[in-house]
Amino acid sequence: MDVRAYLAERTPLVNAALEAALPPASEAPQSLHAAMRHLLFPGGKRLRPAFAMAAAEALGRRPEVALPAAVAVELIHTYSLIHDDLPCMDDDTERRGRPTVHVQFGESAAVLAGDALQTLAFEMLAGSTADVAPERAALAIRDLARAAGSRGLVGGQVDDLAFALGEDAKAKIESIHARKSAALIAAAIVTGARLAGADDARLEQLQRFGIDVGVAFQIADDLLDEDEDDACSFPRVAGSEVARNRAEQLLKAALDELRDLGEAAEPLRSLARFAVRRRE
Ligand code: GRG
Repeated sequence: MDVRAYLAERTPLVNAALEAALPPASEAPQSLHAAMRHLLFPGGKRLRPAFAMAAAEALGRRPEVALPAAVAVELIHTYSLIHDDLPCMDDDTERRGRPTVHVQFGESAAVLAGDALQTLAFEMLAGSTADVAPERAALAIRDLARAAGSRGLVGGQVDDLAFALGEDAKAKIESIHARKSAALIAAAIVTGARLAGADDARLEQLQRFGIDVGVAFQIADDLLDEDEDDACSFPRVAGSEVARNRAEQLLKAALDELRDLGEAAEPLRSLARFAVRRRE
């Protein structure tokens, strides 16, 4: 399957939904709304939205049913990148070839734009009740809140910032990756599947798939970024070859999880391979 063609086909759907979700940059407070849009458009690969929609398709549903999940997860992803770039975190001046939000709009605007993107994510997921039962939407909101909170993304970031080499470095790094990166990828898949009507057993299976893919994705990302000075990097601690083998091992475990799903899960499998084996 051609993943790039799949992403190219799904991305306009996501972009249109994101555009509809965001207040126009002309709406007051203009500086806030412009800052919220800066990193969101034109955006990145939109991998997490694609995972959400592919999960719905794997269950035989139309991708559109997962769109509120796709949008919500991309909004959380974008907020986390804006905050990660801040001077008190990674202090980055460029992302995706453009100035970071705090460089363009100032530090307080970047903090507040991230905050507003995060709350908008939950508003969008709550809005999915037009198509799904309210209790399903509520559970999807819970899934995403857990993934984004202190036991997920934020807790993973805290441990990443405090990371120091020592015993069990590889296990510690994988635990950080599972929360900082994989929790949100798993949440995209699980919330997409939840809106598509998945039962608990299916959701647990997809959660395991998402975490394995997400940890492998982060190892692959660190392999591409080897010159970065983040100590919490699998290739830095174990070497490139061991890291590449570990990413492949996790990918295999993830794909094995999906063995009872048929042809309809092919986009989900292909996205997983793409996320882990990409070269850029
Ligand atoms: C500051 C709350 C807070 C969290 C920060 C997201 C994050 C946690 C840190 C950002 C840097 C980082 C290494 C994140 C891990 C996930 C990752 C590899 C993000 C990049 O994801 P892609 O490749 O990005 O999907 P695009 O640009 O395509 O959207």
